[in-house]
Amino acid sequence: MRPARRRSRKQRQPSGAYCARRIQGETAMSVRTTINISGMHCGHCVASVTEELQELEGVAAVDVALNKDGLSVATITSAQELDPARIDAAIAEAGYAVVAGG
Ligand SMILES: [Cu+2]
Repeated sequence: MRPARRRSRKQRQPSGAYCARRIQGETAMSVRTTINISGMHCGHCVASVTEELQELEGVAAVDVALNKDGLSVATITSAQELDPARIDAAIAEAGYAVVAGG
């Protein structure tokens, strides 16, 4: 795997084109983060998790697919990449745990 930092090369484009692309990116694009959560059993769990995640700065939408027999999956749409530690903290606040891998 290559390091992801190489993206900054885009800045070598003529400044006009770069700005146009950047503005478009900020308005039209969003980041989607998917996490697995253990211990969720019903609609109340979904509501708690959704509420905590929506309180994170920059979060535009939260969608939780409940799987009461296994791992539930939360899809978070945000303007920028979210700090995984903040997601973990939000899920912990709701009373559940993020499960790595998946
Ligand atoms: Cu529940």
